[in-house]
Amino acid sequence: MTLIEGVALREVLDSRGEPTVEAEVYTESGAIGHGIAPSGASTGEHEAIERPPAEAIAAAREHAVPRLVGEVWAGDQRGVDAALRAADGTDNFSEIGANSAVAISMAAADAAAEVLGTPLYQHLGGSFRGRNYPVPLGNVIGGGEHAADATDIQEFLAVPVGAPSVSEAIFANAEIHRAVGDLFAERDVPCGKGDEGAWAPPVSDETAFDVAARAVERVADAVGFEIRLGIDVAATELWDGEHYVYSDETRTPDEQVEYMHELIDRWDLVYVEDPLEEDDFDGFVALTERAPSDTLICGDDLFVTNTERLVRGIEIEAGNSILIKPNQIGTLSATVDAIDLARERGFAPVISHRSGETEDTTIAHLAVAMNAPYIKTGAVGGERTAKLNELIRIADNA
Ligand code: 2PG
Ligand code: MG
Repeated sequence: MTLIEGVALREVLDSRGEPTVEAEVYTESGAIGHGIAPSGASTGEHEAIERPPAEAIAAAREHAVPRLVGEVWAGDQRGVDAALRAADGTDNFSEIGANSAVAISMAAADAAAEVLGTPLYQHLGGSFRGRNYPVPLGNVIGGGEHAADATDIQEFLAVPVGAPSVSEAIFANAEIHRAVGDLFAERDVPCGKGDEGAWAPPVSDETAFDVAARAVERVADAVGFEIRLGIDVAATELWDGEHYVYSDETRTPDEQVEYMHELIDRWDLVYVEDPLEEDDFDGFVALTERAPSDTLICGDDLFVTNTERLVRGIEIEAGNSILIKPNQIGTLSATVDAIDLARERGFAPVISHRSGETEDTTIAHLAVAMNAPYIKTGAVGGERTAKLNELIRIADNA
């Protein structure tokens, strides 16, 4: 393996037109790796800290780059990530910024894969992983923090659980997205799109469920495999400290659990993310106890890809699934630790994009490398199809 010879950091655009951090890692052997930090809108309180990109870049140049250049082997991912941690010196990357950290961490992995002459998924997963492909959760209708004047629930997701291949699953989600657009057009509902490319109509959650279910049924009939529905409630964004505040109603925590239960039942939901606010471990326990065993109750803001929070959740059975976002924790090593812990303890890891994304495809490789059962990375839109098309390419070349 070869030493890291240089690290370049710069601001580039994300899908919202905001600046974000891109890292390039150069090795002595002449390889170049890239990584670009994504950015959330419905961010959790307990996530690693994203600093303004210019500040994160300046801090990483001062503290992290000298610990990497000429010091760490490009393929020693644990070494790279330990150097980032040591350079930062805090427990939440508030010094160099989780955005600089994750961009460098991903760029180092990419450079190492180039040195080895292997695809990134194979470098990350080794020869014995990467034989299964994740089921893509396709965001087809959305609101919350991702679109103004749209649904209260942040994401309505198509879940093609019965698809024979990842590419058929990806195309089915795109078809459902199109069918949803057609159904709203038939009803004369004006529809813009939210941050992740999902339709963002000014309708109630009830109407959104109805339209999503019809679109799923239409496409499932056409393709001939099972497709179900999921949601990301992003309930922290509805929580005012005492109640969940919807456009038409206010719910206590107990009523919220009851409401989630009704939705699972009524729409046969296979996936429910963040049904309760980010610190309500007990609410997650109450919902998980009563939910059907094949429904994933997934913690995003609850766990923030953090093994300490995940251990707490696993011990009391708060959910049965964890959303995995590398930028919530700042390094690929810590991300893999969360995935491995989830796996060992029977929690399903769901690899995820952020609402602010770029052409970076690392998460597609990570999902394949880790044999993750699910990936959430949108249904349409260039920064989403970057990952989806990469999955199709990986499967086709394998
Ligand atoms: C989520 C994500 C991605 P954001 O809540 O799961 O869909 O949104 O990146 O805005 O946190
Ligand atoms: Mg979420």
